[in-house]
Amino acid sequence: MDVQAWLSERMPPVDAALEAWLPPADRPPKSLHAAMRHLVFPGGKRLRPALALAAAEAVGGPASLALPMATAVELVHTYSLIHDDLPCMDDDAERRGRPTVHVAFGEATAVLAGDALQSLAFQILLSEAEPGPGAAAARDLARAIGAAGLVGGQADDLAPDPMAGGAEHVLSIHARKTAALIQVATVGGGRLAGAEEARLVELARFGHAVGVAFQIADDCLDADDEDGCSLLPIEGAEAAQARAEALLDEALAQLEGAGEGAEPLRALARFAVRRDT
Ligand code: GRG
Repeated sequence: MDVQAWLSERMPPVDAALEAWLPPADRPPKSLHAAMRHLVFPGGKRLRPALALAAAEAVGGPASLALPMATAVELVHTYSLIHDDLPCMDDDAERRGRPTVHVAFGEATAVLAGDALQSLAFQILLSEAEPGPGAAAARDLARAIGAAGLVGGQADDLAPDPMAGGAEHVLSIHARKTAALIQVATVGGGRLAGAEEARLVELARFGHAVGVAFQIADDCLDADDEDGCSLLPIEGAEAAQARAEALLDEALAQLEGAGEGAEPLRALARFAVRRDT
């Protein structure tokens, strides 16, 4: 499967939707709007939107039905990165080779830009998706990014010595900080494409396993970072990599009955964990 060809065909509407929904940078309040756009364009890998589109195809729908989920999840991802970079959190001056949002626009604007991106994500889901699945996807997204998900995971990550709780605690942080958003992208993509409950359960297990494995892969890439909350100091790089591969197998097993339409989703899972195509 040529995942790059699939991405070049499917992803341009995501960028077009992001462009259309984000307020223009020359509309007041200009610095807020420019700050909201700063990390969206140019973006990163757009992994979460790609997973949402691929999940829609995996359950037999057109990828276009998952576009509101794809757009919403990328805005939430961007908000989480902006806040993560703030001096009170990870205190990073650069992301993707460019100044972080608080460096470029100031701390207050960065906080507000993150807040505004989050609420725009819900506005998009509730405006564009069909009323039934759209509301359910918005509910799932709200849960995934709140105290039980992204925010709670970050709180535990920032607590003193998160690795003292051992591998189980680190895996729980990975599950909430990283996998919850990946899981909600795949479940939401499937939901908007009309998947039945049993397929949504499989997509949820798939998203969880890929999300945790993705974070372990990220820890392996950042093995020199002494500040991070990572499995590597606890169980070593080799065991962590083996765990990521086992999670990938677990994820792919969820798609066993899904047929050819799930091929892009399988390819994205392999890419997320192995970072090759
Ligand atoms: C909860 C508001 C709030 C704050 C931020 C969890 C969190 C808290 C922020 C996420 C930051 C982070 C480092 C999460 C780990 C997940 C991860 C590996 C993110 C990087 O994702 P990529 O590689 O990024 O998909 P690109 O640059 O490709 O978009």
